[in-house]
Amino acid sequence: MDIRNIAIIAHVDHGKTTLVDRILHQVKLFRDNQEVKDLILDSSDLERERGITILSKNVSVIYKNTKINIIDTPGHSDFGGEVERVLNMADGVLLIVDAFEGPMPQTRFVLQKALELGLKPIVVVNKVDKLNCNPEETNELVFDLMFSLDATEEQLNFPTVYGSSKQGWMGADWETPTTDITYLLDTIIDYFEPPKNNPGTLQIQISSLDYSSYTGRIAVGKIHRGSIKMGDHVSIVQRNGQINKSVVKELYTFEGLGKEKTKAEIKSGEIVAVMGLENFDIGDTIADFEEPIALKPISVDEPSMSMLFTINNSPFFGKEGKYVTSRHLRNRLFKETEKNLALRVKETDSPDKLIVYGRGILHLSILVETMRREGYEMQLGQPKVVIKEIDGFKHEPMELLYINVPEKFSGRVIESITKRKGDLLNIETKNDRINLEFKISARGLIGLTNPLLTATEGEAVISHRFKGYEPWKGEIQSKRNGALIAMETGTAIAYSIDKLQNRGKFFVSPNDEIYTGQVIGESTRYDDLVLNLIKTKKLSNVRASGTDDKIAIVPAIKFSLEEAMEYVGEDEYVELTPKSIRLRKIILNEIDRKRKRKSM
Ligand SMILES: Nc1nc2c(ncn2[C@@H]2O[C@H](COP(=O)(O)OP(=O)(O)OP(=O)(O)O)[C@@H](O)[C@H]2O)c(=O)[nH]1
Ligand SMILES: [Mg+2]
Repeated sequence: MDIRNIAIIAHVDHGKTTLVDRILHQVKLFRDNQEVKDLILDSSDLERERGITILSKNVSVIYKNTKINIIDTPGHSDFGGEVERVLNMADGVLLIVDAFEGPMPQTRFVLQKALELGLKPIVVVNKVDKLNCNPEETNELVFDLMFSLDATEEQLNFPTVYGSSKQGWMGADWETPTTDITYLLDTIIDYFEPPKNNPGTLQIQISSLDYSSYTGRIAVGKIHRGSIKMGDHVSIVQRNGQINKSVVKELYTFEGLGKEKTKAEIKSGEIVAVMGLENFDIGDTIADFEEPIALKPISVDEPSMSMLFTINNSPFFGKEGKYVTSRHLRNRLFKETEKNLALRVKETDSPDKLIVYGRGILHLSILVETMRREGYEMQLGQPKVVIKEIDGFKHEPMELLYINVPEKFSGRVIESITKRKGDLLNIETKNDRINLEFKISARGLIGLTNPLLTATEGEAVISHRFKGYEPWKGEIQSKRNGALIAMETGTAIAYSIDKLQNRGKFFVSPNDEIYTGQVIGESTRYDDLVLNLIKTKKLSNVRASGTDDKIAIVPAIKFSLEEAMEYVGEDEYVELTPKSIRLRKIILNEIDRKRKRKSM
């Protein structure tokens, strides 16, 4: 059977996974009366809740006697490295672009990677059902973008398909809806060539990892040359040139939504999953047993951010979690590095503390959230960007930041970003909204999302991408307000909260259990302030009038995990249990905190 290997790439939320849904339905992968959820490939709980793709996934469909292997990729920039790697398995890409938003930063990033690999694109202008969208202009902008990225003549000759994944149609013209997506499937089959038969000794580059609790790690890649079958003896050429001998215990191909075990000999061009190999990593080559020849190693992204992970030692530790010891934490984190490529774990001089390196707040928060759900408790320090010494000088990661807001907010946005030493590079007006492009240090980005959303009444669309390392920009004034800190352990009383509302905004509600040193709110000033929230009103027999003071308490601010990670101060921890997210001072006792400050 003929094969087409395609990857679906786009900026976050432009509709990749929804389109895969449509393809799966079109080829009747499900019975007519079978109940199927939306976003089938976003199968993990976290993916479903957040509506984002975290891990790329392989599926396949059969259409007109051709097998189409489809690789769905994540669109968020924290997972950009994942896209880059899995593109190695594709022979062509579907570049999806939202007809309303047009090409966005991550569109550029993933497109550039695809073009560099010499892949031909089909452009899918999606979401043409949206009001006030600009499908034709979007198509032209994509052309301009490709041109500026030095696409070849052949790549520039891309076909464009218009449609709405949500409504379930694709066609040649956006103003003439069709009834299904056959037009897209036909374009895929006609425009992309089948992978070339490439005889010779075996070469498979491991482009992705899968994991099964029974068999352990699974290597996934496209057979670049030769063939492979179950039981074969193979060599694994590692990135550093070392060669390990191994055996293919089981071989799988991707069929529909799953993998199917095969005893057949599978030839070049097909994507396979290999089980039972030992000592391998992404980028290694599975090669001939006798004459191993490696493919050019693919680069794995360097982590750009680090965070301290430590055991929960707050007064409330162990109340909600199952796994709380440093051994639990350590084992879990090191296990994660086996499949989470961009993640590194480094020991410190304390067995209770580990430094975890990742690609950004989202990348790290996904891990933390997964661990919470498994029953872990832990504490996190303030996130730090990875600083490098280059030619003897301190360098820091810089990001390109893109913000789209209604015009009336642009002043506020520019002001708050220049305050963090961001440089405005470009302004572009589009209808009544404005696109702003900045260069800003990754440091300056931490904790920026929330204030920006507040300043723009939730209207700002924010995205960023890594630009490169540049000399250290000096101190950044982005000091947040001081913390309100609990003086005593006990139950927060409505009466006290009410009386102290003029001191700031609270993170805790009446009847919450709090402990000494917990950060219970944000002060209106820059200094920290210790408050007693557990004091009840003195009972007195004499009342001035028959009625009590009316209590009207502003609802507490509840941080999401990412918000807490971006908010936490240098002398604070985020305390996490399966049920709670709290902020606390690392040193709980006020006098000890003062002593420490004096000694610095
Ligand atoms: N109006 C409209 N909305 C769409 C269309 N296609 C997708 N969406 C919506 O856009 C949102 C994002 O869709 P997804 O398919 O999850 O996007 P994605 O590109 O896979 O997102 P990531 O994997 O997180 O990068 C969902 O709410 C979809 O319902 C479309 O054609 N029209
Ligand atoms: Mg997706």
